[in-house]
Amino acid sequence: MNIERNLDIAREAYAKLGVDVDAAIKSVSETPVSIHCWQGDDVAGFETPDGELTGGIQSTGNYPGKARNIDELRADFEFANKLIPGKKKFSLHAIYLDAQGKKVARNEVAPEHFTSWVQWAKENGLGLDFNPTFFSHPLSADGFTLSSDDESIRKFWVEHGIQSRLISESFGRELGQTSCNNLWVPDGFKDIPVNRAKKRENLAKSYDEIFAVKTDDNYNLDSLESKVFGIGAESCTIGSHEFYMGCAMKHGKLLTLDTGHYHPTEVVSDKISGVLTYLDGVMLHVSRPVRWDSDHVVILDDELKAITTEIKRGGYEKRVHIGLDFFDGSINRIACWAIGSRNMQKALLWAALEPIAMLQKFEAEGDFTSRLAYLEEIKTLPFGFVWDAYCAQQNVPVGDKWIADVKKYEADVLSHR
Ligand code: RNT
Ligand code: ZN
Repeated sequence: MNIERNLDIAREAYAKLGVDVDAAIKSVSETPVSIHCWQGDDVAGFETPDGELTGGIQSTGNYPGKARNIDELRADFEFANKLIPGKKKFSLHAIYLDAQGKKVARNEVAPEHFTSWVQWAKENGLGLDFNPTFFSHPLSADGFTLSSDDESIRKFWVEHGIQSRLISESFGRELGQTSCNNLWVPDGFKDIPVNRAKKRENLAKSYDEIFAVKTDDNYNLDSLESKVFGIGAESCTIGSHEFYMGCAMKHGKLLTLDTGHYHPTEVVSDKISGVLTYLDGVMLHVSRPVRWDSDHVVILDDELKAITTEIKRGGYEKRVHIGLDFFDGSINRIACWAIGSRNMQKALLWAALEPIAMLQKFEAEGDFTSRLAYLEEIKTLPFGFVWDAYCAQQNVPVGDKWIADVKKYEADVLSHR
């Protein structure tokens, strides 16, 4: 394949619409994408030997070869990392701590339990993000954590929330780049509650307490993730969208928009500009819901492109923190990382190649005919040539070559687990 010749063809085609292909590639290569650790082991973590996943989320499938410990997870991600272009962060959950064989209570997790991760991130040129784990724990078993009526349980989780912020802040300081600390709690009712207010008051009080501790915004940014329902919490989610909009406003926090956390006809692409009218920033959890919050591997669908084009069109690049959140245990997990992350990169490139100035001019002039006509015309431009060139420039496999690489890793490494 003649990548340079193809790139020239693309340069010419896009230039006709006023788009600079090389500038587009450069901007995508500088946009950080946070890849989640939990795709590597079906959200099991290393806290207990056979971490059972609770909290109304589910990783289905039993494909062989999943990472069983910290070394395997790191090795697997190091392999996946070589298949994915762009600037990357790695998003850790509290249950992925490196406790060196010791049992550490959730309310006592501290930066010291993540020093080996920081070291690893430095060695691999990665940023880090953090997530407290308010699930898969005996004290979350009745379905309530930060909203619990039981003061001792609520306090326990408040302490975990505070510790998570300190861990995230330490990541930022150590790596010299802001770490996002994403707070999501599974709290909700399976059946029709008669006192929603009490639980929401408890949750609000918990955040007052968690955020009373100050962290440095240069190193830690907290983000609040809402949800519509979870398995076993079908009737009421305490941390709903409305709850967290208010909570984020009150505390000056980011809001996490997870693409699987809304009613099926609602789209995150439309929410970004709405939320950013009032909040400083959002975090994205890019996922793929299929009929429910199923967390399928991200594909290059219309909504993914709508999200990335919204970021560009609104000029929100600095205010939107992009993170991935999917977990499929039914196919090769390293391929999941590669497919989902490469698609995120493709969508970013797609957005960077959009002739925004031209399209927005049509709209401003009321020429909606040209707006629609060009939105369709650009779909058949030689986008793939630019994508190939971007991969080549980033020293990651061009085209389908990565698939053979993963198959080989599966035969050499994963199949022996
Ligand atoms: C659950 C939320 C949450 C989790 C991760 C593992 O519905 O999306 O972000 O997926 O924390
Ligand atoms: Zn999420």
